[in-house]
Amino acid sequence: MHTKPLGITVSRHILDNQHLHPEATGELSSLLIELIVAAKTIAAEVNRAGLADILGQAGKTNVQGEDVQKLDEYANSLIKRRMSRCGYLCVMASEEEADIIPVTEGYEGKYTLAFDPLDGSSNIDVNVSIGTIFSIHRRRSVNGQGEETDLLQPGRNQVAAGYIIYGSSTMLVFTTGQGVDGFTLDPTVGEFYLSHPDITMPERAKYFSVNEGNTIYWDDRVRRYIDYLKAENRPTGRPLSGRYIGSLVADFHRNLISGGIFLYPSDRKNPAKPRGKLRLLYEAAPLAFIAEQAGGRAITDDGRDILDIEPEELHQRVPLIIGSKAAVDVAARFMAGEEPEA
Ligand code: P6P
Repeated sequence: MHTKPLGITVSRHILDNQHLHPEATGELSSLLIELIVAAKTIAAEVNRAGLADILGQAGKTNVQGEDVQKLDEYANSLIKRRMSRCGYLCVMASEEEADIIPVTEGYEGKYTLAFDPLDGSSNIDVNVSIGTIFSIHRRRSVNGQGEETDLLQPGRNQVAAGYIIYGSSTMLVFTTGQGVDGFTLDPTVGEFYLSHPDITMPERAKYFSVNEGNTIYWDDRVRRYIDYLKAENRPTGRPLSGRYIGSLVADFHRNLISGGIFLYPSDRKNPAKPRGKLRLLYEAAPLAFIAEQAGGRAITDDGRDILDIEPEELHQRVPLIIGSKAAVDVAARFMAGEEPEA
């Protein structure tokens, strides 16, 4: 169990850790603190959603062809408005927006922000945990408004990545490349307090998370790996327990804390999504950065490290296998066509 040195706010933690980056100018710290204000505002709205007339479909569809729910729209608009004038970004990308999002003229900075404002939104109306995911890179272009190429960088270049999970409590989990820390929101004070310092993902997986409704659409190698996880072999802790919430942030967070593996592999279900459903820039890459920083691993279903993929387009989809290192290492062997027994 973690000791919980209560009372350390996330702002204090960010500023105290700034010394870990000798070249730090404080801009990344200020960017993170600004993003956290947006997160607190979204948390308040999400927790009120059951009461406010903000539930249900907003009647539009996003670039993914998915119904946009009002909370999605609210979270997207709020992050755009707050971050556009923060002075530390040159360009943004959102799951909810087809094109890159410019920042306010005169407020251009040296970082980029890619975000999924409210992932798992199909769960909003049934009160299942949902989350915001973010990824921050240093710009490649020199100055002024950023370009798409500033966003299309491999995940290994990220300077920070994190998520906020709106669940039984609201938690912020993020990394700046010096390990992973978790903060829990005290809604009575409106502050995130350090509650999970230096999170490490258990080496052994306790859970496996995958939508088995897609089994008939998977490649044989994936089917064989899932059967391996479900087979009895006590020395390797099998069978694992199945846990699938259908909300990436919630499934990932449980596996990060308790040990587990999440898979959303390529499937033949929808020819338009040959590489699976999840997006590289603002879902797979930020979570892969967190996973690796916490001692885990993240690969595609052809064995490539997620963090090494050179993005080609803003909303690029990627198959994702992410979680406890030992389980992902075995998954990589199955994806390479091996059939390890133990
Ligand atoms: P399926 C939610 O819509 C989401 O993008 C992720 O949060 C989640 O992991 C996945 O899709 C669930 O997809 O096809 O299993 O319903």
